[in-house]
Amino acid sequence: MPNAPAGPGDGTRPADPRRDSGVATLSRRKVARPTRYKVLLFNDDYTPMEFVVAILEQIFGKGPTEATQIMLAVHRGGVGVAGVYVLDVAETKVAAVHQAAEARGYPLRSGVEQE
Ligand code: TYC
Repeated sequence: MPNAPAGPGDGTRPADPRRDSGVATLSRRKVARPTRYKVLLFNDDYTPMEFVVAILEQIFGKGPTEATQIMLAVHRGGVGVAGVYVLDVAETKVAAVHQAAEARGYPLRSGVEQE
């Protein structure tokens, strides 16, 4: 809304001018959106399909249908997006995937890419 009139709550002037302390405050029209990151899953020849589906359900909160679709897309295309998160959450997901896969002796790999 570039031409919207200034008003209370939009950061352009105090809600009540009688309360204006005279202290300069930050004025901005746009709220910054945090940079988001895709968590990628990579295909390999050894990790069982059922395990990848379970990872997508348990770590990425997907339902069984979507989890199966993502797994098959990775199986056929080599890589796919398991979810999109802020960086620290994305990195935690990757670590959880690697920990679960290594615990079972599977070579499943995951990574982070800026959206
Ligand atoms: N390609 C694996 C198989 O045929 C299945 C698989 C799918 C593995 C997705 C990894 O990210 C993956 N058992």
